[in-house]
Formats: sequence, C-alpha cells, structure tokens
Amino acid sequence: MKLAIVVSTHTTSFSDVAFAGDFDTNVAQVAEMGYDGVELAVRDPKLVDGHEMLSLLEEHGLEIPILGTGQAWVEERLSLVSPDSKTRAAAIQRVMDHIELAQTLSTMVMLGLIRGPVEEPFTSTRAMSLLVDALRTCAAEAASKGVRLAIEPINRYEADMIHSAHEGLELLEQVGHQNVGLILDTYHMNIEEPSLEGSIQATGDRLFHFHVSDSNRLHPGAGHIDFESIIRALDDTGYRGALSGEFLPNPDPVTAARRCFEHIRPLLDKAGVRHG
Ligand code: LER
Ligand code: MN
Repeated sequence: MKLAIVVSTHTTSFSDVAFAGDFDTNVAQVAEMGYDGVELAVRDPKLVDGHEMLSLLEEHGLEIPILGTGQAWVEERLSLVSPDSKTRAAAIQRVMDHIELAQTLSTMVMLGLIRGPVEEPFTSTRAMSLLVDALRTCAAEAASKGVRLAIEPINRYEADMIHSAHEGLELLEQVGHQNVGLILDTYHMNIEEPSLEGSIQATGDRLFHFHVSDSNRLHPGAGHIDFESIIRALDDTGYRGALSGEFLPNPDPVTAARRCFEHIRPLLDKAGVRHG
C-alpha cells in the first residue's frame, strides 16, 4: 500500500482538501514529506495538460492513484441526477473528460459528490434510476479506454444516495460493469458503517481506493479511528492500492499533512504492507 494525499490542481472553495493553493509548491512539499503519491482533485480536466502533469509528478517521484471530480459539483453544480437534462448531460460529459485525462495519466476516476443530490420534482427512485444509467454510460466509455471508476459512499449529511459500503455494493450490482468499484473513506464509514473492518472485508476486491481521515474530518491521529486495525483489515482483504489523506487543513495544510504522514506511515511499515 502507498500513502498519498489529495491535492487540488487549482484553487478551490472545497474545504476537505488540505492542499488547495499553488499546485507546484504543494506538490514539492508533499514529495519532500515522503508521500508516495497525490490524488488530484480536478474541477475541469480541460484546464490540465496531462503530459505536463505527468512529467512534473515524475520529477518529484509521485504517483497518481486517482482523479477526484467533486469540485464539478461544489463549484459548478454539475450533477448526474439533476432534474435539468442539460445539467445531467454536462455532468456526464465532465466525467468523460475526467476519463480521458485518467487514460493519459494511467489512473482511475472517482465519483462522489458529482453524483448529485435528489432534487425536486425527482423522487429518490427516479434519481437512482438516472444514476444507474449515467454510470453505465460512463463505465462503458471508461472500459474502452482501460480506465476504472470508483464510487464513494458519502455520509447522509453530505449526500442523498449511497451512504454505506452495502449500498455501494448494491449499486455496483445494478451497474453491472467490472471496471466500477468503490472508494471507502474512514470519515464517512465512522458515521455509516456498523463495523469499519467488516465493511472493508465485505467490499473485498471491489475496493478500488481508500481515503483516510479521522472521525472529526481532521488528519489521521486527531480523532478516535483505529488506523492500525483498518490497515490490517485492508491487508487481510488483499487491498494493494493507495491510502489518500483527505482532511481539513487544520491547523494549516503542511502541519496536517505531516501529522497524517507521521501517523499512517509507521503503521504501514509495522504491518509490513508498504510497497514504495
Ligand atoms: C470526497 O472524497 C468526500 O469524502 C466527500 O466528503 C466530499 O467532501
Ligand atoms: Mn472521501
């Protein structure tokens, strides 16, 4: 397992990203701290030159486990289940753009907040059916480009649909494409899952990516989540992907990132699961 951290490619009002200022400076700092990779939070892939991005990150020895899409919802209100058909089409097109960038960067695309809320006059049944259709369209396009998609269950206070691993797995069944899996995030899991370790086991090989954040949305080590036990569960289930730090930038981005690294990295070493 490798240790990564979320970095926004552009400035953003998205609050759960530790690094959202100048991209080159942030990437240099993250590499200097010893991280293995950066999860790129990208509002609009058209603003990113994939080849330049690859050479910059290669210079720093950083990998890209996945591309985040949530800013397209937070900043532009693009939603895969909007009652407005033009907005839905724009959201699907945006995911297609992320898929194209992911192909250049040889990485995955995550689908969290861009799924969108259930808005009037739609019912949750109608929104779920649109979500399944949209995900099938995106999954087929991603499969043709050799890209995997990862859906993130998000807690009930931040999202209307797909709160738990169980609901995520049911959605995967409906979508019916093997290149679609789940991201689990310890912050959301702490709110929604009966057992964090049990849900990791239940997700098994459909677990494509993993977010680490403590129970209070601060860096790992600032709350009461037992990351040693989580890492053991990930290892037991055969997970070999990355752990990405996604937390509030408190007391400041660099201190929060350093504390995450100091908390998680020794646990990966202790468990003998770090492959850097
Ligand atoms: C995004 O990965 C996430 O976890 C959500 O809480 C959006 O902030
Ligand atoms: Mn997350």
